[in-house]
Amino acid sequence: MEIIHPNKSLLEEKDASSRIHWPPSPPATDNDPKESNIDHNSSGFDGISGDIDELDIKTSRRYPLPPPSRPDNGVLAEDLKTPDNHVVRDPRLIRLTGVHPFNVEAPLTDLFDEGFITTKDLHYVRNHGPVPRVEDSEMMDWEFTIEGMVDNPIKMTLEQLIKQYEQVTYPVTLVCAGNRRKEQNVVRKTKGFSWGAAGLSTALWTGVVIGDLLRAAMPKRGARYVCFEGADKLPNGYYGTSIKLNWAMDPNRGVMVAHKMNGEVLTPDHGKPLRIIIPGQIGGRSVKWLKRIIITKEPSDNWYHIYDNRVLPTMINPEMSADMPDTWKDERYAIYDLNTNSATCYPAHDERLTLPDVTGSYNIRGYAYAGGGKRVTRVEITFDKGKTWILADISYPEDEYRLAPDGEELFGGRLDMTWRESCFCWCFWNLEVSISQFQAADDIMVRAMDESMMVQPRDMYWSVLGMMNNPWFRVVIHKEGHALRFEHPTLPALMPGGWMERVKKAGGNLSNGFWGEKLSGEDEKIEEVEPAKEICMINKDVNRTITIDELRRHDGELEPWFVVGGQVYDGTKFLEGHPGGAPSIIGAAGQDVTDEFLAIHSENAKAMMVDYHIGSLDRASLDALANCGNDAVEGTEPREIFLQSKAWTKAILSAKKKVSADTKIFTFTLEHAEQLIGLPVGQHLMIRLRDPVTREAIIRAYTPISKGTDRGKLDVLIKIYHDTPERKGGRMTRALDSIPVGHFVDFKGPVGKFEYLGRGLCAISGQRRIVKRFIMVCAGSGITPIFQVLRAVMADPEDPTTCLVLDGNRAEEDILCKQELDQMVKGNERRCRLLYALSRPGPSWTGLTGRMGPALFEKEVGPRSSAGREELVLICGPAALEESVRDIFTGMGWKDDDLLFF
Ligand SMILES: Nc1nc2c(c(=O)[nH]1)N[C@H]1C(S)=C(S)[C@@H](COP(=O)(O)O)O[C@H]1N2
Ligand SMILES: [Mo]
Repeated sequence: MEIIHPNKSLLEEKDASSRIHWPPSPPATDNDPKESNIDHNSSGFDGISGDIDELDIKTSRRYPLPPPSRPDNGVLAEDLKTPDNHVVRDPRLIRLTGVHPFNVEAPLTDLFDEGFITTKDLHYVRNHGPVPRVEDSEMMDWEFTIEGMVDNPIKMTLEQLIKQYEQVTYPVTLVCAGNRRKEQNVVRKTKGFSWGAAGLSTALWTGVVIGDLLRAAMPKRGARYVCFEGADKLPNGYYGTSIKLNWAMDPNRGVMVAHKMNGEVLTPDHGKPLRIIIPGQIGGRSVKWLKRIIITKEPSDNWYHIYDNRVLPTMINPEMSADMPDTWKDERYAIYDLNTNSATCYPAHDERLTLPDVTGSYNIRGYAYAGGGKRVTRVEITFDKGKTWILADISYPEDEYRLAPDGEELFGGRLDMTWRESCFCWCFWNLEVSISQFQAADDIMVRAMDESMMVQPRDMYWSVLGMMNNPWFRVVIHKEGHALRFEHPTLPALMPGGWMERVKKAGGNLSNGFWGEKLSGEDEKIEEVEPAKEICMINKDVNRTITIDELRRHDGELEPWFVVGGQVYDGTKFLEGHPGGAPSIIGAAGQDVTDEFLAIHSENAKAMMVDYHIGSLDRASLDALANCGNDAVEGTEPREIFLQSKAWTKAILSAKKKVSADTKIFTFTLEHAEQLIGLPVGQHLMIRLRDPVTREAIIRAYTPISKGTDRGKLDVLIKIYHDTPERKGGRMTRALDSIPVGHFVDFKGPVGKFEYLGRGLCAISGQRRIVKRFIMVCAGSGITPIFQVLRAVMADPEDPTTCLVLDGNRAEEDILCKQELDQMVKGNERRCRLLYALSRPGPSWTGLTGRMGPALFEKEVGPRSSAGREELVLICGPAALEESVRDIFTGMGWKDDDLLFF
C-alpha cells in the first residue's frame, strides 16, 4: 500500500516567502526552554492568526502537515517483559499507570511545541489492556463486520474498505475524558489515574466516512445505536461502546473508520490496523482495533460502556458507587461530546524568568477546545482571580484546511474540509503581556467560551471517575528575588509538584471557591503529617551483590531466596518457624514480593528480616524484575486450578450479599465453570487490589467460605471497616467495597502453616499430628478459618475427631454463618458442642452471656489433658481476644504447641 511521507512534496513546490510556518519555530536560543528569557519568547506565532481573510485564498496547501517524527524509536526495555513487547514507543512519554497497560501523555511543553499536528511519537495513548498484535503482512486481511439490526450484514477486509469506498482525510483532536484529572485527584481521590493537561493530541486521519458503510448495511427501522467493539480482550470482555446511529449518519459529525494517521499506517498503540474516529467526542468512544460494528435498539451493554467514561452526580463517592448498577447504566450520565476546556502551556511549570528588563513583554500561550463540533469563540485571561478579564488572541489552524481547493487529496484521501462548518480540533490562544503585569499579579487564569456561550466554570465539578475536569486553569506566579517562577496546578501521574498539592499539604481547602487560599476569618489550620516509622530490614555487614540469574536459581524448596525492596533474603532457616507456613516462603522463592511482604507483615516481622538478609540485587536485575511483575500470563489452555502460589490470578466480582450490619459475602467468578479453587482445608488465600490513583497494591489474607474443592466460583466473607468519626476505616475492606460487581481482583495462594488432612490428621508447618479434639475459639469474622475445619470434620461421618466451638459476638444478629453452623452440628451433637456467647444479648437470648473469659474457659475446657498432644486449640479473632486466650490457656497448663493462632 502507498505511504506518503509527511512533510515532503506538498509544501516543497511553494514559494518559500509565502509559506506559513507551522509549527512556529522555537525561540532562536540554545537555552533550555524553561530558562527562556523574555525577549526570546515574544517571537510568538509567525503571523498566524484567527483571521482567515489575511490568507491568499488562491494559494492552496498552506495547511499544517505533521512535523517529522523520530526515525529511530524502537521497542523500549521496560516493555520487553510485557505483552506489548512488539510495540515501538517514544521514551519521552510519561507513563501514568506503571509499566503496563500503556497510558501516557507527553510533557505538556513538548506536545505544544510540536504545533497543531502531533506526531505519532507524542500522541497520547489510552490502552485498557495489552495491544493486539497485527503484522504488516496480515493487515489488509483484517476483517470486521457490520451486524445487528441491518438488512444487509457486511463482513469485509481492510483491503475491501480501501478499494471499495471513497477515502477522506481530515484533522481531529482526540481528548481523553480524563484529561486534567490529576486536579480532581488532588481535591479528592477519584477512581481514575492521574492525567495532567496533555491527555489530548491532534492527527490527520484517513479512512471512510462511516455513514457510507452503514447505508450499505441498511439499518432496520427502530435501530438507534451503533456499537463498536475492539480486538483487545480485557478482564471484563472486549473493549466496546456505542454512539447514536443518527450521529453516525450525519456527515457534519465526521465519524470515520480510519486506517491511517498522519499519512502512515496506524501504529499498534493507536489501533493498527483499523479504528473509529469520532470528532468532537471524548476519545473513549473512538474504538481501536475495530472488529465489530453492531446496530442496536439500545445503547451498548459492554462493561466498559457502562463503567467508564461517565460523570456521575457529584455526591456519589467511590464507596457508594459500588452498589449502584442502575446509576451507572443511566445514559444521562454517559459522556459523548467534549466540554469546553483550555490550559496554559507557556509559561511552563517551573519556567523561570529573570528580569533584566521590566519593560519587556511575554507571550502567554496555550490551547483550548470545545465539543460536538463547536468553535471556541473567546479565550479570556485574568490576573486578579476573575474580577477583570482580558481577551486573548485565538488562532484556528484547522481553518487553513478549509481553504484547500475542492477535491484536494492528502495521504490518499480527499481532504474533506472545504464545506465543513464544524470544528474538530484544538485551537491556540496567546496574549502578549508586559512583565509588569506579571509582577503585579499572583496568578494567571484562563477560561474559554464556545459558540453556544458556555464558559468554563471557576469551580471544579468533582465526580467519582474524575472526568471532564474543566475549571479555569490557574498558573501561580512566584516572585523570587530578580526572578519569576511559574507553577502549574499539578504534574501528571504520581509526579509531585504543582500548587494544588502544595496548598493542600499546608492545610488549605481546595474547594473553598478560592483555590484553597485562606479566607479572612478562617483559622490557620496546618495539618502535620506524621512520618511513617521506618524499620531497618538490612544487615549492614552484608555487601554481596546478587544477579537476577542467581535469584532465579533459588526458586524452589531448597534454599528459597526472595526479594523485598531490592534486597535479597534467604528463607531456608525460616521454613519451619514462619507463621505463614513453609508454602508462603516457597511461594515467594525467586520473586520480588515487596508489595505483599510489606502489606501483611508486622513491624516485628520486618525487624526479624535482618537475620535473613544476604545481599542486594544489582541495578540491571532490579529493572528486569520491576518490569516483569508476577501476574499470571494469559495462557490459551484453560487451567484446572484457580489458585497459584507464585502468580496472581484475576477473578471477577459477581455478587455482594450483606449478611450482617458490617459484613458481606463477596462472590467471585473464576476463569471457567469447572475450575477448582484449590485451597486445602485450614489455609488462606491472598487478595490484591490496586489503588487506582497511587497504583499501590493493597494485599490481605482471607479464608473463604467456599470449600477449597468447589468449582467455578469463590465466596469470601469479609467484615467491612467503614470510616467512623473516630478512625479511618480499613483500607482493604473499603477499597473492596468500592469495587462494582463486574470488576476483577487478584488472588494468590494458598498460604498458612496449618492444614487439616482429615480424620484427625493435621499438618502444622509440615509436621504431622493426630488430634482427637479441636477446641475452636473465635469471635466475629474470625469464624472463617474455623468454619473450614469444622465443616471438614462434620462432613465426614467417619471422622472420630470431636470439636468444641466457642464463638463470641456482641448481639445475636452479629453471629456470622449461624444458620450454616447450626445446620452442620444438627444430628452431630455427639461430635460437636457449639456455644455462642453474647456480650450484649437481646431479651430473648437463652445462650451464654458475657465476654468469653476465664470462667467460661475453665468450665468448658479446663486443664490440658494428661494424654498430651491430642487436643489442639484453634484461635481466630481480634488481637485482644487472642492475647487473653493465650494467657488463660497458659494459666491452665496448656503448652504453646497446643495453641494455633490463625
Ligand atoms: N479497543 C480499544 N479502544 C479504545 C480504548 C481501548 O482501551 N481499547 N481506549 C479508549 C480511550 S478511553 C481513549 S481516550 C482513546 C485513546 O486513543 P489513542 O490511544 O489512540 O490516543 O481510545 C479509546 N479506544
Ligand atoms: Mo479516554
